[in-house]
Formats: sequence, structure tokens, C-alpha cells
Amino acid sequence: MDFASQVESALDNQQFYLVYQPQIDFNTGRLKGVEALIRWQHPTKGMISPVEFIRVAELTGLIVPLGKWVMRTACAQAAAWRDHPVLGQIEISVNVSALQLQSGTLVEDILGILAETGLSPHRLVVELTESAFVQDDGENARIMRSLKSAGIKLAIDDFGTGYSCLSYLRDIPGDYLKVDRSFVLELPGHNKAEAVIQAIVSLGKSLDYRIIAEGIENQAQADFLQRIGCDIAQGFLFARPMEADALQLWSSSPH
Ligand code: G
Ligand code: G
Ligand code: MN
Ligand code: NA
Repeated sequence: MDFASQVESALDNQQFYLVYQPQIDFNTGRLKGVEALIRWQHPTKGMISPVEFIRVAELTGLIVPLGKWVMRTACAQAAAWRDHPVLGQIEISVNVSALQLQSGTLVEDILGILAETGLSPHRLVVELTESAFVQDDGENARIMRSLKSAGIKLAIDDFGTGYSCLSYLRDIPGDYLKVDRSFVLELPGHNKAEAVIQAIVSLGKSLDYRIIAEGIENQAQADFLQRIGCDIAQGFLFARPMEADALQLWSSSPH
């Protein structure tokens, strides 16, 4: 069976599952939200990274049903946490591929899933990688505005790596800017990486974005990012992506 067919049958055979990585408010230390991340437990090959199969799913169009599965599973999970004192309040971020935007039904798909699961749109953040805005003829920005007017929040992921024209930051109603991990990796002490991050933070803030730094692995990185005004922290220093049960335990124990 070729790889694309394996992705397709994995969806039918429930080999995919989601893990959730905490995002912490730098100022309050509280849990702000979680990012849902897909995992594939292959029956013979073991764990396969999304880096390997998302691209194949995009090339074959399978990303549309797969992305819908991710959205439905994440929203159903967030809705199921309704009565949990911490997890009942937080936002859930879901990665959406640029190719899902081109399906033409993204907005109605998401609204349908929210209605079906009963999750409030204010609890959902759509994460879209910056490269989705390269060569956007305006259609993607229009989709973003429809999501926004439904009350859904928007994060621009992998910011700083997409070679896109910065003017889109002004044209789309984004809520969060996620500084790409590759910049955080070089902190602290690399003057140029520090300068780039500071520029991203100040640009983002002046356009009313909240800044999320991802890939924070040590305290020195966290201290630097907090000092220059990042709002939200995500990374192994704080917590790894976890399955729902583990997240529930984590959120009710001191950390
Ligand atoms: O979690 P991990 O670091 O293995 O993820 C690797 C890459 O896969 C990241 O770029 C992440 O954005 C992407 N990814 C993880 N889950 C999803 C998903 O549900 N949908 C899409 N489109 N990308 C995902
Ligand atoms: O592209 P995107 O931002 O969606 O990718 C998020 C990915 O980054 C997740 O797959 C997650 O597993 C990974 N990740 C999260 N925190 C860290 C970290 O501190 N270090 C590294 N190396 N990867 C991380
Ligand atoms: Mn992401
Ligand atoms: Na990212």
C-alpha cells in the first residue's frame, strides 16, 4: 500500500490521535490555552511524525478530511472539558493547512463543527502558518475575516519564516503572532536573533497582536522573552504535548 493510501486507511482505522501542549500567560502564570497536535500511531512502523504525513496529505487532498477530523476531535474535547475548573475556560488552538483554505468549505465546516460539539467560537483559535499568506490574492484574508466575524480567533504560526509581505498583518484580523521556534532556539546571547525577535514583538504589539513564543526549552530563553514583552509561552520548559487525560492531571497539579 502506498503512503497516501496508508494515511487514508489510518483515518478509517482510528490510528490518529491528538495531543495538547499548554500555552502559559507570562504575566499571570496561568494556562491560557492548549495547541492540539496530531499524532499517528502506525501499527507496524510506530510513531510517525506529522512532518512526514501532513505534506503527503496536502499533496493528495487528504488534508481536507484529515483536517476536519482534527478540528472535530479538538472541539469535541474542549467542549467535554466544559465543567473542568481550568480546562473549561481555556482556548484551544488548531493548526489549519493553507490547502484547507482552498477547499472552499473551511468556514462552513468549522461553524458546523462548533454547532455540533457545542463549543463556543471564542474558545477556538485557528493557527495558520505565515506562508499561507504568500501570494494570497485576498481570498485567504477574506476567509480570515469570516472566521473572525463568527467570533473565532486567529493565530499566525511560524512567524518570521514565511517570506510573506508584511502588509497582510494589517489586512487580516489576527489575534496572536507565534514567533517561530528557530528564532527562540538561538536565544539568548545571539545578538542578531535577539534583535529579530525584539523587532517581531514590537511590530506585532503595535498592530495589537498578542505574541506567543514557541519552542522555549530553558529558563534563559523564557526570561529574555518575558523581558522583551512576549505575552504567552509555549515549550518543553513549561510542558510537553500531552494526551487529554495527562493534561487533565497536569492542570490540576502545581507546576
Ligand atoms: O507536534 P510536532 O512538532 O511533531 O509537529 C510538527 C509539525 O506538524 C508542526 O509544524 C505542526 O504545526 C504540524 N502539525 C501538527 N499537528 C497538525 C495538524 O493537526 N494539522 C496540521 N495542518 N499541521 C499539524
Ligand atoms: O509548526 P507548529 O508551531 O504548529 O509546531 C509546533 C510543534 O513544536 C509541535 O509539534 C511541538 O511538538 C513542537 N514543540 C513544542 N515545544 C517545543 C520545544 O520546546 N522544543 C522543540 N524542539 N519542539 C517543540
Ligand atoms: Mn502551530
Ligand atoms: Na510554529
